Amino acid sequence: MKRWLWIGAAVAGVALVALLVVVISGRSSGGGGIGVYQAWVRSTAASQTNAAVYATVKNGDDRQNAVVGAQVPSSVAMSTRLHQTMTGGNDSPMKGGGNASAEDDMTHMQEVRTIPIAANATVHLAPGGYHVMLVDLAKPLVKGEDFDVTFRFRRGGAQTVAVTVR
Ligand SMILES: [Cu+2]
Repeated sequence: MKRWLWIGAAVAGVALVALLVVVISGRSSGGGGIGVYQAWVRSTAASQTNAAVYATVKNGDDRQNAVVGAQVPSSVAMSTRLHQTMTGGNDSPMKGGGNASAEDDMTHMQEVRTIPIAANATVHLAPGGYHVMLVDLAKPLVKGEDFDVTFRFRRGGAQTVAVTVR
């Protein structure tokens, strides 16, 4: 009998932990099972007016979601845009966009209304793909510093995470 009591207590304990994990993860993701991780941006030179924020966005839901916008404090940049870097194109007005590098000869950026994230999928905002463009930087981004960015989602509200300057 005593043994069954222990098993019962263990099962109840596991159930309680599982419940707590669900509650806590629900809170930290702002509901909807969306999570933003490892947000970063390259440090900028004084002459640079724009910068691209990258991050990993995980959708743990059975429904598709999308990033519909992002915000940073005005002490960081005047505004933001959702961008996608396209390879092999040309004639883009965004070409060079303050992010001068050798890559600019072969790539250009295009504004997108949303960044779709399929059900139970992970989207990497990364160099050569999607990013949040910071437009009109208030001051250069210094390596080692960080600032907040708030991602807004079609489902699941908003989530604020720290962006590390690399
Ligand atoms: Cu861009």
